[in-house]
Amino acid sequence: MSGTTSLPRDFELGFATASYQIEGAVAEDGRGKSIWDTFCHLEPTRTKGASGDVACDHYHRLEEDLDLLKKYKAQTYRFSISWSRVIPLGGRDDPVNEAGIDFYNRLIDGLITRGITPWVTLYHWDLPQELHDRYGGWLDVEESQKDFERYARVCYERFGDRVRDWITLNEPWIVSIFGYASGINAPGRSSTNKQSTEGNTATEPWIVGKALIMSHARAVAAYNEDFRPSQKGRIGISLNGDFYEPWDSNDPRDSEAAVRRMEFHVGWFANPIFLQQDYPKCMREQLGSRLPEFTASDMAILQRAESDFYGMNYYTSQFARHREQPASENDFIGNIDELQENKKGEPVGEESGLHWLRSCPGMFRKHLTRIYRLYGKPIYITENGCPCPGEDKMTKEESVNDEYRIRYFEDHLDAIGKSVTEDGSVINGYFAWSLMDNLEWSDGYGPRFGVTFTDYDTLERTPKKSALILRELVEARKSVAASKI
Ligand code: PSG
Repeated sequence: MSGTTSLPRDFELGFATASYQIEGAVAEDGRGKSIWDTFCHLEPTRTKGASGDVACDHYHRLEEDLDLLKKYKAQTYRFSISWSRVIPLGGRDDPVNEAGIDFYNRLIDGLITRGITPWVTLYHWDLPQELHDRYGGWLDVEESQKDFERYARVCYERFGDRVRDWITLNEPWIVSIFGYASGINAPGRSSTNKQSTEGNTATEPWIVGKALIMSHARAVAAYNEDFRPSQKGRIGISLNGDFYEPWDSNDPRDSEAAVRRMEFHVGWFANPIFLQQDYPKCMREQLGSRLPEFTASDMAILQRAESDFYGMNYYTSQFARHREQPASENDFIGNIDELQENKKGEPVGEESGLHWLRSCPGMFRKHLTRIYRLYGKPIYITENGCPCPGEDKMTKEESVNDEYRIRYFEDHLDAIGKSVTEDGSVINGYFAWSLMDNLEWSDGYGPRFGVTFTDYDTLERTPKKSALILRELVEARKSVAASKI
């Protein structure tokens, strides 16, 4: 692969997954229900009839999947822990489920035996249903952060002797906006989505955002104070966010719109978390008192919660065009229009197998460089990937020949190399999304993001060509490293 020789020497490559998307076994060994079980079962029309009941059956095929990772020469593997497998009712006074602990112990030990470094995400969207029923889940800022801190502590206590790298939350933006504004993800709350019966798009996402920021901060503060001294690990968060360019590059109002859009995506979380500051000014201006304040004691917690790295989930980019009219109450993107073509009619990138995802490696490089300059933390790409055009309708034989995905990976790794060598960013690792085709949330089992083909009838796994190309890359980099010694 061209350009990848410019990746830093200790740069690590691996694959990522999330519990509900792959595990299945939702009613086994004492696992409690999560809001995704409820969403899929009570409102199947909102997930194309799909659920994670079986998913990839990873829970029962753990050894096989560990062997797959070894075969791919993965250096790292990012997975998430299902909160309700570990604490079925979720709360700080609720019992720990030893069978759940045991599953993740087997996973962690199985990785280490194979020479693969585990990266653990504590929360990839599967909130214990009981916490949602008890007090509204993330809608209760004070309760949820206390319960999340206790859950995090249980994980550090039980797994922290072997786990070095922790990610508190995956994509708080998606959790807040998809879950409580557009309502397309669990728990499906929205006042603008016809399929939702409850919710308030104007207020709830901003409350949930604060709950997530404070939950992250509490979990990091607990780690820093009580676990870091002995465990000496690292902790961070994975934020999503696209890069935006002005729709009309000659119109300063579009340039402002592009920045505003990125502040609503990333700055919302990154300013409090990485800079210990209030939300971006443009958010305060637009949202006023609907954006909850940080009290002095919130700020004190944020100060105690310095993170080690910025986890970036990156898939695509868009153009931003300003709007003349004032922002609606239900707006959550900074009062702009998002477009996949600019004023000249040029597309932002090549189409993939999903309408929202176009391949934009040049804008990825700009995004990396912008984020490193703004927040100054080492960056890990904690997700990057795509479905190939038409892949949802392909046979196994067609899907495994995934040239489009190979090019997507190559182009994005190239952008990382350039951001490091030419722009001075510090980027230390990359996780391809995903190890295998899996439940793509509200899109069901249609879109295939895997480097492994999953046959959902037989649950057979078949490596795609991209997995083998990434393996070659790891091998080539290792031999270069060896020859330099
Ligand atoms: C990210 C961005 C969008 C939709 C979904 C995601 N978007 O721009 O419309 S979710 C993210 C997630 C993982 C998904 C993966 C692919 O962390 O679980 O499977 O990306 O969508």
